[in-house]
Amino acid sequence: MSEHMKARCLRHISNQYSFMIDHQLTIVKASGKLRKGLSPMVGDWCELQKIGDEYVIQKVLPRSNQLIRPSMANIDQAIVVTSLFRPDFSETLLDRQLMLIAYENIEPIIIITKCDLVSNDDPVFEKVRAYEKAGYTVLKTGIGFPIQPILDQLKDKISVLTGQSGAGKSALINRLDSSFQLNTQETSKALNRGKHTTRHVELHQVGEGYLADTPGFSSLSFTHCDEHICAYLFKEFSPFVGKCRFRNCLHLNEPDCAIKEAVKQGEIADFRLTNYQEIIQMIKEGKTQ
Ligand SMILES: Nc1nc2c(ncn2[C@@H]2O[C@H](COP(=O)(O)OP(=O)(O)OP(=O)(O)O)[C@@H](O)[C@H]2O)c(=O)[nH]1
Ligand SMILES: [Mg+2]
Ligand SMILES: [Zn+2]
Repeated sequence: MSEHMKARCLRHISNQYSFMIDHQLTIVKASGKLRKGLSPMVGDWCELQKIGDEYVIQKVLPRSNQLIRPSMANIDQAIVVTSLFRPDFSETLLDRQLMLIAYENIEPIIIITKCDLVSNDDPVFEKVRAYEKAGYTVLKTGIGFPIQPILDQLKDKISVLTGQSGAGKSALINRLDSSFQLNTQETSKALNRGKHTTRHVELHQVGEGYLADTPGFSSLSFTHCDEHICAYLFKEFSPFVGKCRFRNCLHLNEPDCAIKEAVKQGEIADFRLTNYQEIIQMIKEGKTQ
């Protein structure tokens, strides 16, 4: 007798996949047949077969989207965790992450951490406001900040946290649910050693949603990206689709560019166009950063 069922992959460590089966996180092996094909990712819906006392993964079901770094599938939203201090706020890095997330058809959300360490009138908040104005959902947090707005944002969704090492991804999950005791590390140590405190990808139930903590990245690559797809992926660029003189305008040196005009009119922040152009340059040069 063998039993078939459908379940979502919640954890992946080296060769082991874990699924919630009868309310218990259970380790499941990949079948021999599967090993040659599509490898499961955290977030994947899989067909499992019970053979004796053990379950094996028979099939990975079609994905709605996937991210390579972190390796995850079927994501409803990606939360870019960006700290104001240690590591310092970097709009260059934030924009690269926003571009890569939008490229995979995933909704990006921005969470600004360590707001407790910076005074309310700090000029960094002007940059943060530029993202709100551009149309991104931006949530500010820090020690002592209310967690309810974040829990509301996670409700009924599969979310993934991404962001630089030390930005506070694990600390945030621990604050959202005190039953978690994920390892966090002094930023200075994390950055100096170039090591990540979090080493694997796992979906945790947080409030009424699922949230994955991930290891911070050390580099972001655009080698797989097509520059023409990137051309309107920044949220505030999208109203200008079809308004540049050239259909395939990359908003670099082309005449009658609606995006450059919008920057002149103050509708798009200068630094966003600059960061966008740098990304396009990186893609063109086939360079990784
Ligand atoms: N004051 C303050 N400290 C914070 C906040 N968020 C994180 N920290 C501290 O920043 C350090 C790094 O936080 P982590 O949660 O380990 O960072 P991470 O993003 O998970 O880092 P990796 O796992 O290496 O990718 C820890 O010492 C945290 O206690 C915050 O909002 N306020
Ligand atoms: Mg971590
Ligand atoms: Zn243009």
